[in-house]
Amino acid sequence: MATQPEVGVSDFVLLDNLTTDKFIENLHLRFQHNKIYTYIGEVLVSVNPYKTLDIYNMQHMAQYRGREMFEVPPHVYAVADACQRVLRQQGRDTCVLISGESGSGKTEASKFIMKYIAANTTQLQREYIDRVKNVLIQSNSILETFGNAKTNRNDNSSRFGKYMDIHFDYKGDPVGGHISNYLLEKSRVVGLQPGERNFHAFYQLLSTNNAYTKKYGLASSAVYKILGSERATAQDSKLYSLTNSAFTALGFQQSVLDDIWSIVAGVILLGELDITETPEGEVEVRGSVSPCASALGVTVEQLRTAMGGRVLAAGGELVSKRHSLSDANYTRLALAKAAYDRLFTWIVAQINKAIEVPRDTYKNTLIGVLDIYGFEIFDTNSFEQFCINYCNEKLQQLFIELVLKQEQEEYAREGIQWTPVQYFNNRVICELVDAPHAGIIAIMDEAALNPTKISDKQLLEAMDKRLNGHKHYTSRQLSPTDKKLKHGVDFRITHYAGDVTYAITGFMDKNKDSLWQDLKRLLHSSSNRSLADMWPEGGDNIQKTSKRPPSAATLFRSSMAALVTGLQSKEPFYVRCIKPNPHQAPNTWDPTLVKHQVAYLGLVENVRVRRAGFACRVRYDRFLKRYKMLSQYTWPNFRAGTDRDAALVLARDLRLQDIHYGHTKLFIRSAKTLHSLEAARAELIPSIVILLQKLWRGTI
Ligand code: AD9
Ligand code: MG
Repeated sequence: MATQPEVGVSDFVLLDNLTTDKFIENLHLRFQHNKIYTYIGEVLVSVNPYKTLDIYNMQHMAQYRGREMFEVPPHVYAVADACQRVLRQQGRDTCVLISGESGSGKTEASKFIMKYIAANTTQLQREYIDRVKNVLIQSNSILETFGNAKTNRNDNSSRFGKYMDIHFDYKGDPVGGHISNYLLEKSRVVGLQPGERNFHAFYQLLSTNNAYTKKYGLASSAVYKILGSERATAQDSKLYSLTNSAFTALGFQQSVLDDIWSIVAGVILLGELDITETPEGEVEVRGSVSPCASALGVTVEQLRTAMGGRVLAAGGELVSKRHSLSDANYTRLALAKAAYDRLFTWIVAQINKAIEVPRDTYKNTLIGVLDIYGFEIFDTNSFEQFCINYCNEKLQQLFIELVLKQEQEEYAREGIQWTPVQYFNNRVICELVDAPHAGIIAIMDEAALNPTKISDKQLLEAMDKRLNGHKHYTSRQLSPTDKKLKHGVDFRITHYAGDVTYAITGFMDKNKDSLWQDLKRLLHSSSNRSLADMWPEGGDNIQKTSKRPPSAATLFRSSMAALVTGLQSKEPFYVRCIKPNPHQAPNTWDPTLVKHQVAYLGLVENVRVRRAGFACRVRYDRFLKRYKMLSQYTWPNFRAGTDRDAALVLARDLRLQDIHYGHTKLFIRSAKTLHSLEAARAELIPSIVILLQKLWRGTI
């Protein structure tokens, strides 16, 4: 591979006089030259270019195959290759943790990694492997259709968290996978911010004249309430075909596709139901009742009844209670949200059935790729942001623990002395949220269990009382003079990534996340087989006193805990994504925005940790391969001992300072030393190339 001119430094550990400004200067310089990737040791920092770069084709992939990270320019392919090498050579599970805020390029990075892994297979069983690869990649487009939406920050924003395991056989070829999905932002189904879109699936369905639009009387030109002012585009129509072929590739039957698109239509039509009150005070359901009922596979009567009231089991008796107008509208929207949310989770479960392989058919190795929502600070932050930001706290904590742990383990393994570096541990913030009996989730759950209905304001009072004095928590009531806390409903968490003000409004309801049994029964009774299958609990006896299901926040906390436990057992690689500007524009650099991200991702601290240890650690054979040309004793070959001996001779000859010799690796403390080695090598290469050319031509 041709040696490319270095722009700035390709690894931040090589920076002289490390400061945040120097860090950003280097990042910016590289960005200006389309070098969007830079390392901090093995951590990849990636800046979203917002333009197509010619660095992802098959030839580029080939350049990274089997190469050490420092031997080739930084790239997300190098991370993917390193993962696959650890897996193949050491038989260890690995994972790639991709983090960064909305629009920073996480999902794109995860797709590049998957494509690289899929392309990097052996020639055996080609057909079978190709099918698996195809299936893994196709599953992504389905997830994006149903779980992504245009937001003000990203035209294709993932509104759910995704963790995908890719399983490998004994040859290191991918044979299957498993996807875990986390907390879909279902409030989007019925409530959009100005300028934003609902999930892509809705627009895709409406983008063409198809069997479903015809059957349910939908039109691409019409305006639908839940879809805001946005219309389906030509791109939606293209993606609609792609989504359907992805479904087919994954083995979804046509009847199941009919079920899925009918539910999507049903959700749009729930938004169109017009609920009014008669002079007698009874609710009346009008508008698109018939097509809506038909799309959901229920009768008009069933739909009307479910909107009009509910049946309660009280003291062994069944009592019907009529809805008020606001209850009926609440029910309508709750049904739309729940139906879509379940649909999404169900689709993921079906995809898993298609891509899963029985445990005994693959060697026990896998690569996990985590692409989860980034830290979010909106103008108004609600329960969803609270969960998303908690998730980011957990992942940051994992980063801190694993980075330190990994470093220390490596030094211990290699017999090298090391003093740990101290830096801010965000555990205290995680505990503010999730501590049993004392954290915000516990306080919310207690309120939800209270026999009398607790309002959001009362919940906030309870939180204020219990969390008063916590360094990372305050509220309007506790800090009345704080200008950022404008409203009585505001509380603030000082996250590791910055202050976020949340409005408590809706927390109680979103956390309880309960759906009236009548609605579950309605959906379970649907003639749409898949929809009925999604709601098994709708078949329960109404008088059966079922245990209250865990709250949304508790479920989320448990899924995060399980995720973290799973990740801890794997060798982690990190991609830290940075968004260069808020306009999704190429060649545009917003220094304040970048600085904020560099600060909260702890990137400068990351370099410090890396440097406080060793700037570089490299296997002896690799070290020699790269630098043996620098000494007459090792060039072209050293025959007087082991690779370790050769490295020693080379280092002495070059008078390298502060080198430590581990059992299998050489450790270079100072970035300067590495820098000088690289500079000497770069200087020598042209003359070596000329020498080799002369040799080839036979002129010497
Ligand atoms: V969110 O938290 O899901 O809202 P992500 O996932 O971090 O966000 P995403 O990967 O979706 O961001 O990237 C946003 C857009 O930036 C993409 O749709 C691309 O248009 C663009 N992008 C991101 N990475 C690259 C890249 N390496 N090359 C070119 C890119 N464009
Ligand atoms: Mg994304």
